[in-house]
Amino acid sequence: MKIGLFANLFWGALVLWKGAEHTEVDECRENPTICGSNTTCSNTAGSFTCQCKEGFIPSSGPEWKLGVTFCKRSALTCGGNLSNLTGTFGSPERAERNLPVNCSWAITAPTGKVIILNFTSFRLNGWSGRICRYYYVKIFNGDSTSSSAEHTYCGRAVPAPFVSSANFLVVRFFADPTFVKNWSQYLSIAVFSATYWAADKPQQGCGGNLTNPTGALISPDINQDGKYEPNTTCLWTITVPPNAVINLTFISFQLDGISGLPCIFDYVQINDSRSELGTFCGWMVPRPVVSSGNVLTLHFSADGVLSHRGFLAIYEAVPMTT
Ligand SMILES: *[C@@H]1O[C@H](CO)[C@@H](O)[C@H](O)[C@H]1NC(C)=O
Ligand SMILES: *[C@@H]1O[C@H](CO)[C@@H](O)[C@H](O)[C@H]1NC(C)=O
Ligand SMILES: *[C@@H]1O[C@H](CO)[C@@H](O)[C@H](O)[C@H]1NC(C)=O
Ligand SMILES: *[C@@H]1O[C@H](CO)[C@@H](O)[C@H](O)[C@H]1NC(C)=O
Ligand SMILES: *[C@@H]1O[C@H](CO)[C@@H](O)[C@H](O)[C@H]1NC(C)=O
Ligand SMILES: *[C@@H]1O[C@H](CO)[C@@H](O)[C@H](O)[C@H]1NC(C)=O
Ligand SMILES: *[C@@H]1O[C@H](CO)[C@@H](O)[C@H](O)[C@H]1NC(C)=O
Ligand SMILES: *[C@@H]1O[C@H](CO)[C@@H](O)[C@H](O)[C@H]1NC(C)=O
Ligand SMILES: *[C@@H]1O[C@H](CO)[C@@H](O)[C@H](O)[C@H]1NC(C)=O
Ligand SMILES: *[C@@H]1O[C@H](CO)[C@@H](O)[C@H](O)[C@H]1NC(C)=O
Ligand SMILES: [Ca+2]
Repeated sequence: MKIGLFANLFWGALVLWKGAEHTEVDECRENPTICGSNTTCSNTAGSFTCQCKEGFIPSSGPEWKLGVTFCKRSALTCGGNLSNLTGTFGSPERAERNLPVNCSWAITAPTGKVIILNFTSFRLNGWSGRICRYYYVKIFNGDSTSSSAEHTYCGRAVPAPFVSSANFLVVRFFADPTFVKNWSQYLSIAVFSATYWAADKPQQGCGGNLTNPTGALISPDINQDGKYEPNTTCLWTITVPPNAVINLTFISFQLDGISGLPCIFDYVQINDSRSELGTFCGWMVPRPVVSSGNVLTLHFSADGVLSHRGFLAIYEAVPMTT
């Protein structure tokens, strides 16, 4: 009977195969390509194992089909530990064709301080506020990537400055060029850079008297919608020791109005004990302002109409130069 014959043949093959399994064979030598490319084959008693070579990791998922048998190139790792009080970091300037980039920076500030992160450039393929799958910057608001508070950014909108809760932050940059068709465009769609500072936690609220030698000021956003509250005026007075002056640096600045023109809507006015040092509005970040003496005031005024992201500034007492 035909079916019987086939069944017998199949059974015979199975017995043969079973028997072969018990005779020791060096599969790696018999069939050098048995494991696929970029793997190391190890012979074992009755079998063999495949492992990815150094620089390769096991392939999984449909996105890794391109030219890959068992192992894919592991991502290019970069980043580092940043512990200076201020610093700059960002996406690597070079990338390797078809090789994902996975950088992590661990930033540590002195105990009691927070870290202010200012994105200075940002252009990552993807849509801000949507799924950031192949390109993203992630901020872990804690000392490790297991920190629960995590923020993911992609797209073309420069993210708002980020202020950590404690004295550490981990920032990860990931870019997967697998689907990049035009390689010369890749480096222009995987770009970010950021500057950070260790600072005292910005005082929340509207105005106040600041007497620490360093600190931060932030426009009030009581309902936390990312914009300052309309119809608001606040006055901060910074006082440092008598032989010091105050250097106030704006990290971000977005106020209703047009930079360089008279500020008829919202504004920030900075004075020292002698005179006015500047009145600012619009979206251009003002240059650092240095007081002539040990007192500086910052007056913030917002009308009832348009409100924007507002301002974040840090200051430090610097020795008076005579
Ligand atoms: C394996 O490695 C070689 C040399 O590093 C490379 O040319 C080849 O493309 C790699 N194969 C895969 C599947 O990544
Ligand atoms: C960063 O610090 C961690 C923990 O202290 C350490 O394991 C890691 O090797 C450091 N990385 C670099 C690039 O120095
Ligand atoms: C920290 O600052 C020192 C001195 O200013 C500099 O030499 C060093 O490269 C900086 N380290 C980092 C990680 O930026
Ligand atoms: C990036 O590298 C970290 C380890 O440094 C790893 O835990 C993470 O899974 C990697 N991310 C991706 C998307 O490969
Ligand atoms: C790739 O992108 C570059 C830069 O945008 C452009 O000049 C070039 O024409 C593109 N090549 C192709 C094949 O589309
Ligand atoms: C700041 O100090 C001045 C004078 O010392 C005082 O009048 C004012 O009420 C203080 N403001 C706050 C918010 O404490
Ligand atoms: C003020 O701070 C800015 C930014 O940190 C710095 O570039 C500038 O040199 C400082 N100016 C003085 C007088 O300390
Ligand atoms: C913060 O980043 C913005 C761009 O997003 C830039 O205009 C501003 O100058 C930066 N602030 C500082 C102090 O570097
Ligand atoms: C700042 O100085 C200007 C010009 O002297 C003055 O009109 C203004 O009232 C001062 N602002 C504050 C908050 O003292
Ligand atoms: C701002 O104040 C004005 C006058 O009191 C009021 O008419 C307006 O509704 C207020 N605007 C907002 C957004 O609260
Ligand atoms: Ca608000």
